[in-house]
Amino acid sequence: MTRLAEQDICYIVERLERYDKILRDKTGGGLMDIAAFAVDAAAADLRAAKAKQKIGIVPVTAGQGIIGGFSDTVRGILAFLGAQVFVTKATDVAGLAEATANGATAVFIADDQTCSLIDLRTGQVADNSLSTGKGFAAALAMQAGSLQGKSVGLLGAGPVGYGAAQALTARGAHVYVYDCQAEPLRKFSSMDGVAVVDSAAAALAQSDYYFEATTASATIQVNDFCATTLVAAPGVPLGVTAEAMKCYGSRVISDTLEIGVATMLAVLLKGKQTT
Ligand code: 2YC
Repeated sequence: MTRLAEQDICYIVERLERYDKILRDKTGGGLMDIAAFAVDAAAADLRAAKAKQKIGIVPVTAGQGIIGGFSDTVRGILAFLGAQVFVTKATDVAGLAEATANGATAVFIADDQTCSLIDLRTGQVADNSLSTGKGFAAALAMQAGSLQGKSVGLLGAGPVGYGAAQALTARGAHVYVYDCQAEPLRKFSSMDGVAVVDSAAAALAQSDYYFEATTASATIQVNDFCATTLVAAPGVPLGVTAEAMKCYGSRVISDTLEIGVATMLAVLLKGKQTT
């Protein structure tokens, strides 16, 4: 997971309305619709659940420390989606205690390795990486109309790619996954509907759509696009070249936090699966 920098997130909140419309134009749904679709829940049900949740965001000083604007950006995204949310004044453990003392039913908390939304009542944990994979897979499915019987070239076998593979195969896609390292690929070899391939070119060549979940930049280029190619490219750096974005940006879905945080909220609102 690439650690965000302040400049990656400082414009997110002021552009949320516009981004929501861009998503609606591309996929037929806005941020909350995509998140609801990602967890197979009706947006109306999630709306009802929102009133029962109060989310405390706790800044964390561990590791490389606080990212300027991070907590406020997460608050802005969650508030845009209609959640009751606040940022604690204190950080770390004192912040956790403050959130709990102020009636938080869930806490959003992130260090350099993990970013979680934890339901204090049920113990359910929504993970940002898995939720990002799930949310972008949902957006890709909405933009494509359906992934049933389609092939998706997945670049990157980390936690985002793993969440994506789970969601893509659950929607009927066949996934060709590549990673430059062998170890992360091991957990994919036993997944139904997933084939491990030995190059990025091989993953893209036989796929209708692409899911770029690497920490590299400029992985997907202009000549990787054909008339119907769609690309999901979460996080930073953007895995699609600037030239390809100029030509085919309308067929690429990418952001640094929005869809991942929205899907974490939807996971929380849908609640712990009893089945
Ligand atoms: O400000 C704070 O509380 C910091 N401890 C936050 C650190 C977040 C590190 N993670 C990231 O930069 C992101 C994740 C939210 C998703 C991908 N990278």
